Amino acid sequence: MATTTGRYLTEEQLAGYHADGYLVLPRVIDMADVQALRRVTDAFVERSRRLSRGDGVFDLDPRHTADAPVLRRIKNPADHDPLYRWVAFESPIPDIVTELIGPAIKFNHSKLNLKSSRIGAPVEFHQDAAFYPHSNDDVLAVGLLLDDATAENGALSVLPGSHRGPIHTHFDGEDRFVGCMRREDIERLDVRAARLLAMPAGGITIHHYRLVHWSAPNASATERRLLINAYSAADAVQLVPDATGSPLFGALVRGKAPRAVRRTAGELPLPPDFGRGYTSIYELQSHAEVNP
Ligand SMILES: O=C(O)CCC(=O)C(=O)O
Repeated sequence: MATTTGRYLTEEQLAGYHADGYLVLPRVIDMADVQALRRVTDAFVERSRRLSRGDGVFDLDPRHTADAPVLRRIKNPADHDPLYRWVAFESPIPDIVTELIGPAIKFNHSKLNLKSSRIGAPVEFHQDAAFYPHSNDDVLAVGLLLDDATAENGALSVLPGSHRGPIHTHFDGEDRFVGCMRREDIERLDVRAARLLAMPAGGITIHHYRLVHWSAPNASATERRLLINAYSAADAVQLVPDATGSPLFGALVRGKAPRAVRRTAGELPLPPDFGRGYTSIYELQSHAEVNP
C-alpha cells in the first residue's frame, strides 16, 4: 500500500521521480480550468494573426500567415495572463513541485508550446540542463496538457534514468549551439527504453532538467498544446544569465529564501550567452543536422 509523503505524492512516486527522472500525474487540473486555459490560448492565436514576424511574446512558425496562423510558442505566458500565472504559482502544480524538490522552490520560466494539427513541429532530443545549468540538480519542468496528448499528435517522450548520465553537447560539429543532441550521441542511447507520455488533458508530466526528452511532429487532426512551467530548489542558482527577460525569473514560489547556495552539480557545459537574446528551441534546432 502506498504511503503518502505530502498532500499529492506517494513515497513510490517520489522514489520513481528520483530513479527515472520523470513522473506523470493524471487529472491534476479540472477540465473547467483546462477549458478556460484553452480559451485564453485561442485569444493569443487570434492576436498572432496581426504579426508577420515573432516578437517577445509570440514565436511564429515560418509557415504562419494571417489567414492560417501557426503560433508555435507563447513565451513567458505567466507574464501575460492571470490564468497562466495561476497555473504557475497557485494551482496544485507548485505544491507538487515542493514535495519533489522543496520545501523552498523558485520559478524559472514558463512557455506554452502549441503543436498545431498536421503542422506542429517536432522537438529534437535535448536536455534542458544544456540551456540553463544550475549549481545543483533540483531543477525540473512541469507540462500541463491542454489537449489529450497521443502518439499521433506528438506527446512528449522521455528516456528514463538519462538524468543520471552526462549532459550531452548541444553544439554541432561547427561549434554552433543548435539546442539538440548530435546524431551520434542519440544513436548511442537505448531508445527502446523510451516512454511516450500519452495522457488526457488536465494531466501533468514532470521531467528532471537533465532528462533526455523529445517529441514527434503532430501528424493528427487535433492540436497538442502543452503549458510548461520550470522550477528549481530555492538554493539552486542558475549559472548563466536569464534568457527569458521575465520579471518572474527567480521568484520565490514556496518556502523561505535560502541563506546559502547549494553547489553539488560539478562541472557543467555552458550554452552561449542567451542574456543577449534568445529566439526559441524551434529556431535553434532548425539549424541542426538531425533536422535537415
Ligand atoms: O513541446 C514539446 O513537445 C517539448 C517541449 C520541450 O521539451 C521544450 O520546450 O523544452
